[in-house]
Amino acid sequence: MAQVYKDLIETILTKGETRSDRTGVGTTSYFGYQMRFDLQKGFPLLTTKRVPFRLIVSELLWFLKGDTNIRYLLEHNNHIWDEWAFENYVKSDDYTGPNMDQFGLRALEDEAFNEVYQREMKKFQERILTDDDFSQKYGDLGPVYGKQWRDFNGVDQVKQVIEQIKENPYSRRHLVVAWNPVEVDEMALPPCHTLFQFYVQDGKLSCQLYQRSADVFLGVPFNIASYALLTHLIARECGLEVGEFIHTFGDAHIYSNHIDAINTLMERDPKALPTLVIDSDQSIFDLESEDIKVEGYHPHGRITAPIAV
Ligand code: THF
Repeated sequence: MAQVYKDLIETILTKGETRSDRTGVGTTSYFGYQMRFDLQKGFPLLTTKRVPFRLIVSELLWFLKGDTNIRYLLEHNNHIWDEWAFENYVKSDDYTGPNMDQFGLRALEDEAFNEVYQREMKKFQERILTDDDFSQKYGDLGPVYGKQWRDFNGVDQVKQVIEQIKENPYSRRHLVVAWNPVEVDEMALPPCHTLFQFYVQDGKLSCQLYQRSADVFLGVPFNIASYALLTHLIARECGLEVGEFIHTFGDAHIYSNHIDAINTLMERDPKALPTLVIDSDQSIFDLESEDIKVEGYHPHGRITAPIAV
């Protein structure tokens, strides 16, 4: 698994092009790539750096609940979506604090500004957790993944796809689409994982994801584990074993400020994969974070890198 990920990085670094991007950070980018993971051979959680699995679990359960408000994530100590909610707040008339234009870039370049930003972000998180009106207004990211998965113009796509897999496993229409062209402008960030499809063969469930845009160092290890977990959860719901996870990319990119981190990772040798343990009888929609664990995960150490906003 870790080797397949290294091959992706190698391809981007050798064949990719330098491009400027929306965030202003700059990337090396390669268009069109595919990775395959056999889920029977272990759970694909990257071993060449430590990936915080509990954040992947709480984010996926948040999607599955149809929730789009970061309050649930904050209650689970998960901060991976904070910047996108914060951005909506600081652009609004209700925000009267210090100027936060381009806070993502400026926090990286200016230590004095970073301190001010961290303080404002802390206050924002506190208010999301404690102030219901504020949280409703500024904790919500708009009709992002959870909304589209469970209520795409009234269609509960996840429920439907589970029923279809059970009733007609060999159908070629087991699709869930997050890209809703009617609502995309209302989203804090248009969906990067735009569409996924399930496929049943020999009692095994496979899943293929089309990801339009991929942050290879920070996002992709999360995305692989998240969709591998989703495949396990849907298979469990349908009484199937797991097959493959196939990850197909549009723009796969490495941010210029992740290159040192990438080089550190590339020097490391892959280790044995962990196994997934789901310790509950609850349905996919009622699982709690504590019910889902990995066992035998002994990765190399963490490698930190800044997120591009
Ligand atoms: N924007 C960008 N630039 N990259 C992304 O990967 C990304 N996502 C989601 C939405 N916008 C994105 C958010 N997902 C981390 C991981 C996934 C994220 C956001 C952030 C991250 O920083 N991971 C750290 C650990 C963080 C922590 O411990 O709190 C890591 O080291 O893995 C793609 O879906």
